[in-house]
Amino acid sequence: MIVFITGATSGFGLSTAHKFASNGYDIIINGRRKDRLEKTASDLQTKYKVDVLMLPFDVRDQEKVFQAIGSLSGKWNSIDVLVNNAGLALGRDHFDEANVDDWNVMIDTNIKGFLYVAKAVSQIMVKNQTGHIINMGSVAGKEVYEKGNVYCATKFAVDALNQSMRIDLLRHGIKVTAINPGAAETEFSLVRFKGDEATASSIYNGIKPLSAEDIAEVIYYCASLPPHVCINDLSITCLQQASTTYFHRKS
Ligand code: NDP
Ligand code: 8X3
Repeated sequence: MIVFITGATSGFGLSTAHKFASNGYDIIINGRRKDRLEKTASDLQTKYKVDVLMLPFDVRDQEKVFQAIGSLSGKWNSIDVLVNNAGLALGRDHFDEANVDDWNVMIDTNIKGFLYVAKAVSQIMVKNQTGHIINMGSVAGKEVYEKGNVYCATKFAVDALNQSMRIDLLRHGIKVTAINPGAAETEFSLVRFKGDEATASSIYNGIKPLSAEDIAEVIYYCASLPPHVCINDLSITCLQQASTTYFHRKS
């Protein structure tokens, strides 16, 4: 069995690679940071004795995405599971004060890059008449919050595309699932706040947030159900989060 994980250099993607490898899957890992992909490939091969293929590309690069996935050969050309996870938030600002360059990067990555990868991999799955696409959404794709504007919009788009893909790919026997996490401590906030560690860590003040491993467990669970069972959509928060804005923080 083969799983292809985008954004596997950190956070959910990295933990998901370990989870699937520990269950005997061969792994295709993607991300832009090649040094991290090389370390992860070596770790997975040594620890779990699985085969690992690195596909270091930027999901925003349409030509590269289709070229890299379209030229997969041998066993790598039969992907069983896609974890369509690469993504980011940049900035947390009121609409009128937000940076348009940040908006462009989020839209290009979380919607357009997400689409390129799903489209390229779905062509393999259609050929094989089987497969499972697991899309990384967010609670921010279910409920907007102050200063969330464009990041929320990109995750609302993931929610809509997840539903559309399930309808359109059903006739090919392809499962489509969205995972919608709440606050999880990965590199997400550090990226969002552009390296400002104090602001990034303040997001998790007084709560025990989700971990990358928690989400990897859920993703693997969805992928390991019987062939006739498809989880359409799951929202997951830590115990101290009830909505995008309601947290029960303890000092
Ligand atoms: P991390 O920052 O830890 O990981 C993000 C991953 O995405 C990295 O591997 C990064 O790799 C990759 N990535 C970002 N941009 C690109 C790109 N243009 N091309 C290829 N890879 C890219 O954050 P998370 O693990 O938390 O985030 C993963 C997903 O989960 C995102 O879609 C995020 O929106 C979503 N999410 C996160 C939540 C959270 O609270 N943490 C909650 C809900 C959803 P590299 O930089 O090497 O390219
Ligand atoms: C990440 C969760 O609430 O910070 O998607 O937007 S949130």
